Amino acid sequence: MKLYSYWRSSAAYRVRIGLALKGLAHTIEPVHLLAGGGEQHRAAYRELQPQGLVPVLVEEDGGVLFQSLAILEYLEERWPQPPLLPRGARDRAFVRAFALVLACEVHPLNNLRVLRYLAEDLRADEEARTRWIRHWITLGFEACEAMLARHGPEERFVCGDGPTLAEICLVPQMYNARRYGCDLSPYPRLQAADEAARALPAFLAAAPERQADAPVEAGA
Ligand SMILES: N[C@@H](CCC(=O)N[C@@H](CS)C(=O)NCC(=O)O)C(=O)O
Repeated sequence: MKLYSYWRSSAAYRVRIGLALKGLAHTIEPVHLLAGGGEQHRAAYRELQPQGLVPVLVEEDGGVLFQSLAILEYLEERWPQPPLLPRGARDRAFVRAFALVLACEVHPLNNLRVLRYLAEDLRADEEARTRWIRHWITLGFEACEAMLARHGPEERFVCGDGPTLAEICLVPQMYNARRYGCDLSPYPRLQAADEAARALPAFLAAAPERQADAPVEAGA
């Protein structure tokens, strides 16, 4: 399989984690989101992904998949072990809700094309854009922290005794939050879940700074 990815893309980061957790062999095809106006806008890439967004997963038989959560659900259906969702239906709904808060209601508002629209069309300066980013991260993180309120101090993961779709969405969004200088001290449960997941080999392998297309100063 081939994953079209950008080292700092949190949607691509999610799929890299999923592939690594499932131990699925793949190569990375870097798509530079900034160079030359953005390689995601090239005609050949848009034939794969009509929105011009990463990630895209191309299978050996030519099958093309995009939208990170759709890709992850597909991986789960094709290769159920190890599972990315807990066993019980209610727990699965909880994990999906946690993931959707981050992937559908936080991340899209911090995305490159949204920030560009704010800057270029609405003339929002850097300070206003930073406030915007932090505002939506704060609302999402407050909700996710509240969702973990029932957690006991001994629970390392969002649900159950291993990482799920919840950590797959949390870890990249925490990375973004650190990148944008958000204060994470109000979210001790999110910090603990993020730290527990990031210590696992699959999360380490998928980290932005470990990607071949990461600049040297990022620690690649
Ligand atoms: N909902 C999509 C989001 C994909 C997305 O927004 N990707 C970003 C990088 S994290 C991107 O390609 N941005 C390019 C742009 O905005 O031009 C998914 O989960 O796959």
